[in-house]
Amino acid sequence: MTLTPLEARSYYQNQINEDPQDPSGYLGMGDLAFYGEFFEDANSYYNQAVNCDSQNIAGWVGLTKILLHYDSIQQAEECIIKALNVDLTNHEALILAVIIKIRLNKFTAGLNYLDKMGDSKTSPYESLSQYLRGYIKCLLGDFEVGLGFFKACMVLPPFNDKTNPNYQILWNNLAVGSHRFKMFADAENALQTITQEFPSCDSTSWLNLAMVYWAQDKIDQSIAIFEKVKSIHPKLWPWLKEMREYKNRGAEWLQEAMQNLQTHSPNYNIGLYLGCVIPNRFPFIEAASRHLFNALNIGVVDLEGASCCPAPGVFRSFDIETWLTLGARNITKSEELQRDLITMCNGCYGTLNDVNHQLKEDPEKKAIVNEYLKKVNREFIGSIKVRHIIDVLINEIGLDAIKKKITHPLSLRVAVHYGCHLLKPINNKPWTENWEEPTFFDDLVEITGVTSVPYKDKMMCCGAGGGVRGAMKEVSLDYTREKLINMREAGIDAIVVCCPFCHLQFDIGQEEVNNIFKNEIRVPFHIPVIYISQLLGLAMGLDPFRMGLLNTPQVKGVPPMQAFDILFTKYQKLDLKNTSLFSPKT
Ligand code: 9S8
Ligand code: 9S8
Ligand code: COM
Repeated sequence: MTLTPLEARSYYQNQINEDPQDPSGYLGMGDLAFYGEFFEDANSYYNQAVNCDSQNIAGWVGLTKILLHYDSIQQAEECIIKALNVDLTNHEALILAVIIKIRLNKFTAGLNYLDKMGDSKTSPYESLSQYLRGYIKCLLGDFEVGLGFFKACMVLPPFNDKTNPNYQILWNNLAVGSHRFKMFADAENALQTITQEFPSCDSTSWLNLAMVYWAQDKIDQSIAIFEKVKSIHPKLWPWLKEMREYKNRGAEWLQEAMQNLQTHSPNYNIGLYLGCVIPNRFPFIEAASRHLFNALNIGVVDLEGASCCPAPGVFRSFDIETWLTLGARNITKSEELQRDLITMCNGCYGTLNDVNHQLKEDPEKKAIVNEYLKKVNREFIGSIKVRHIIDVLINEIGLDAIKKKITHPLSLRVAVHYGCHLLKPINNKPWTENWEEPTFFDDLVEITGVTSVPYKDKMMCCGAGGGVRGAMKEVSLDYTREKLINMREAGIDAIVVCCPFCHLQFDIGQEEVNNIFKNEIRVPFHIPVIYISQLLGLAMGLDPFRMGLLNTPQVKGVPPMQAFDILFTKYQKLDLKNTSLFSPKT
């Protein structure tokens, strides 16, 4: 017997009138209101149901769904726990619990709930459970397994129904996972399917398709996609002009852009110290930082003829006088310019900042060093400051001023890595922080809109420093392996660093870890590493080419080893309303 909604209403109302202590009438009314999207009414009916009987699982489930609808995740979690206390095997409640755990970024806890579903082949929640498993696996970097679950969903409702928005969402996410797993052909196929079948689909699918083309060196096709969809999603890709310039003129165009950067500014002027790793291994960190300085109205002049700082973890351990002297020589280059010296490397900061302080504070040391420097017609005066880029950004420009320039906020989950020499030793540093649990770098990172995700042993060394990478590569990579595992456990899209040596260890190091520790890690790592200037620049609307985030894919086998383009590709959220969770039960 089927009832019209009106008949159902009077039926349940009768039930309530007959026995106001029986929850079933309230539940029926609640469901009717809920599926009619009268959420406040539904809320009060479900509340009455659980008031009659605190063990009424359907009432708690109903309340949870309403709270989810209103994005009150914490309260939703409280309700679903009450439901699961009644019955820990209820599929609907378990699925809701998983969705809540995902929203709270507790991915492993989500998987645990899924495990409790047992054999669910005949359950109406089977497809959702497969989908959520795949989604969490992909977020945790286990693409191979994740994609398997996604594929299993394809034949199940609602994912097999082309009129249901979750059909497109599944195919898009399948493509993003494939892209991240470097299975470009699969990704391209999936995205072609959706964009051809649904030209007005979610803009992320178009962007993802353009990025998959780009990753495969199909630059013309990539540009063609951006052009084609400009009319559908005008804000999809603001850098079409740059993309064409890059395609036509490549390096020459970028060089021209570099030449036009300001050297003098009325605000703040610096002497740029590059160190060894940036110019030799990561020129894009230099490029991104120069463009960032320019956008922040900082005047930059190079320290011509500067040498290795020399590296603190290496030279300082062997001979202090040599270390002081070489460091002092570099500082005199900036003193000549009457500008503070800026470094984009923790190690260089460790050396130059410490040398500067020691010589300023100790006239005897200064005299010894100047004795040596005389031989090359130089003298350390002690007239400038040595500053790390993070120090300049936070204490010179200021978070508020930078925040005002953020025009393209990013929604990514990132693992922030401070690195040792930024913090230790703690004397002579500008941070006024809890040294064991600092937050200043996270605060800077988060003004771009990304979330800095906590992870285990965050303050641990990347493994590279102190000459360890040079002397005992495998030992250094064992540290990196452990850090990478902890980061991945937290479900991240990228790693953010402020030191090129850490950058190297995480970027090139991932390939090395994937080889050396194949068995221990099981799932290989493909996490992009992004330097703070690149992240800020992108969020400030500077084009990704200037930030070195979209290199031509033709250049292979040189850093960055972990492709950045996936930073632009996005998973879409499940459309709950069009699933068995939020549609009326038959
Ligand atoms: S320089 Fe020569 S090895 Fe290095 S990058 Fe930074 S630490 Fe100073
Ligand atoms: S962590 Fe330990 S020593 Fe250091 S800062 Fe840069 S590399 Fe990585
Ligand atoms: C690391 C520098 S950034 S060093 O290897 O510790 O000197």
